[in-house]
Amino acid sequence: MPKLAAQPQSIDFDIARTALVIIDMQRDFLEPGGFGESLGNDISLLRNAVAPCAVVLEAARAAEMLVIHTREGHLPDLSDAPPSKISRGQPSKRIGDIGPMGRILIRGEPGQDIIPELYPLPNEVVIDKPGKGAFYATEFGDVLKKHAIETLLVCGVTTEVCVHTTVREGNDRGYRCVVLGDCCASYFPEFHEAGLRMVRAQGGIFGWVSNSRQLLTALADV
Ligand code: C5J
Repeated sequence: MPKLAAQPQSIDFDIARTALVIIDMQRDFLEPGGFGESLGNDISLLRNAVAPCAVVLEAARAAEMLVIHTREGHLPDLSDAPPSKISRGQPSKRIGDIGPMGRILIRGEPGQDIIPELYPLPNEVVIDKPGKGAFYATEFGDVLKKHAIETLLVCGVTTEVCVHTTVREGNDRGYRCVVLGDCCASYFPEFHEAGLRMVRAQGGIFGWVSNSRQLLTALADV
């Protein structure tokens, strides 16, 4: 069984019971004119995670690991979007408004899709989620159970929002959640660092933190 170097301690994982989970690497968060930019964020900060994610995605595919992509987004009639989420803040465009990549954060629009660099293969699972966490109001938990998954290798954006929410949800459900730190990013570098520290503090209160290089090393030993 491969051993992944991680903090606060290394962790063994069974490839057949492990899923690579790539959270919300969507055009709406990473490209100009999307949801992330409408909130006033510097979207260039999220690009740091793209190359490491591409490397681990390729390695997971080669190892025949289960790969799951998530996309935050809402139904076109906004029936799954709480008014409190739509009306919050002072964005230049709100969820459902029309932008250069179609309606902001709406399922089926170009902006809601995954960036080309990490585009899912036809056999990979794509979970559309209305919330920040991948478990809430989705089939994610059922997919994990169907594949007898025990360990989640978690990548994506943003570290302190959707990655953290998913890891907290997963941890409470008994999954061993390993955050691959360099495969995650935030519009706030200090939140990214603090988010990783929170996961691994107190003996790994929510899980483990590792990185793309350490995962590649672990998979090379198989
Ligand atoms: C946010 C996410 N930040 N994917 N979504 O609204 O982290």
